[in-house]
Amino acid sequence: MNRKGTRANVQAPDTIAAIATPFGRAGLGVIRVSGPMAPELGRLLFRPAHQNCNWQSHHLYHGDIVTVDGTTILDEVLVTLMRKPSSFTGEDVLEISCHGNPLILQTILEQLMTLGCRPARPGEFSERAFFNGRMDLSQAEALAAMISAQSAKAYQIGLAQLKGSLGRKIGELRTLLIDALAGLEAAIDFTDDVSEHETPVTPPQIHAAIYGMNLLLSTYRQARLFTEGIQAVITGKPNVGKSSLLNSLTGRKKAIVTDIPGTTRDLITETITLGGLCVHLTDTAGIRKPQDAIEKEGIDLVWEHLEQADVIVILLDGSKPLTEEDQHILKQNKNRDCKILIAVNKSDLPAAWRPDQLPDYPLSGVNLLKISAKFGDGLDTLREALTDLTGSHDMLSDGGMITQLRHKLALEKAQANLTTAQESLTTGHSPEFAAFELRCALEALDEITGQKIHDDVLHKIFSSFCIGK
Ligand SMILES: Nc1nc2c(ncn2[C@@H]2O[C@H](COP(=O)(O)OP(=O)(O)O)[C@@H](O)[C@H]2O)c(=O)[nH]1
Ligand SMILES: [Mg+2]
Repeated sequence: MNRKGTRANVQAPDTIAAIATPFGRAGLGVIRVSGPMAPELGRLLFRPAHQNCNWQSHHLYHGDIVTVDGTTILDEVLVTLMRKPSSFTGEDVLEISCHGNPLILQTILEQLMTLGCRPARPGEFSERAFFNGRMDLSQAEALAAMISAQSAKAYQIGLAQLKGSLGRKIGELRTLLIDALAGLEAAIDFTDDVSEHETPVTPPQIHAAIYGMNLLLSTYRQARLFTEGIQAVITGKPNVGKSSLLNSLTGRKKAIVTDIPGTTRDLITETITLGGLCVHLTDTAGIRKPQDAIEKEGIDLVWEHLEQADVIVILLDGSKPLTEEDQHILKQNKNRDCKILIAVNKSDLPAAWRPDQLPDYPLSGVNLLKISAKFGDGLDTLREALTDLTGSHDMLSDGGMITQLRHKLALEKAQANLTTAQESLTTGHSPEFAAFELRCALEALDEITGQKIHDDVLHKIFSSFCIGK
């Protein structure tokens, strides 16, 4: 069942209003009103500056907003009426562009409430857009992601999804499944004619859909790096220069630098932007045999944090001979499922060892860099290496990436259904079993676009949006 229009049919919607711009003083502030009363509210509260205000849809009119009794001017504004269905929500929408003072905005909002509007819940404008078929659920989610994007790349992905890129991909997968289902249903109708030992042919669309889902799923890890940023953890024994490196990369004196070993005990995280990506950089306690309980806690935290890293920077001191502690750190991080960078620090001092003295070096996929955290040498190369783990950026061009865990889980569910369907056909079960699995896979895909989804899930998604969106 398509969700389009289902809510509107239940009862006439209220007219909602909210301030759509952030709280605080600014040049402008926008109030958004949506619902059947929007045109009337405009006529009641707006006093046009010119005679020719005939409330044409999508036209901007200049004038004043006045109080309900018409006695007091509240602000000089621009208003636009966007008539249904060609508006963001698919309803009549009134936008009032006023001066950006919370007091003005609040007073105008109060006039709207007096006339029968109610305050919009978080995400309610987007929810209405979804129910009125103005956008699918993946687009509504993309919009929220775009608004909260913290890097240029995250914004780009959100924009591509808003333009329907993910919805189109899901649509292509749906078509494959519907075609496969048609093939299977024809086979079910003719089951009586088929000899018992004849195995029904697996429709080729099932393979194609599994392949397509695999591609889409493989983008998740990468897309997450774009949207949530890269977790980079600096580790190494005490005094190799971890805190100095954090300070140099962030350009701030965030972590204490001393020549006393064991100074850093807590995790210190700073976020920087590199190449349009957010990098969450964490300085950690130096790893050695702990001298007290606090240091032990700090070191335990490091190991936990390393488990979640996307990149680990193992820092070694190039000016002093390698120690057992260095060997231990290198060994413990050797087989991690993340990118490892080995940075040999203090390149400004005479070298005490050569890279070929490192055990197991060169290791495949491990970069070795020479840096001076104190004087900045080699840091540009390190910056590049930190972000050089997002692979090909091609997928961004058509936006065929998944960024939400909800989408990933739904795709995995659909893929599992298809694999079961495939197995059941190759082991000679009735095509009815496979057809059932295909229908389940279709349902899982429809959860992504919101064509079929529980109301409580929908509510949860929209309530995480901001007010006025
Ligand atoms: N010569 C030189 N000294 C450095 C460099 N990086 C850090 N240090 C010094 O090494 C000592 C320990 O630095 P710190 O950043 O506190 O190391 P941490 O214990 O690994 O956090 C301090 O005296 C720093 O000034 C570097 O690139 N060159
Ligand atoms: Mg430190």
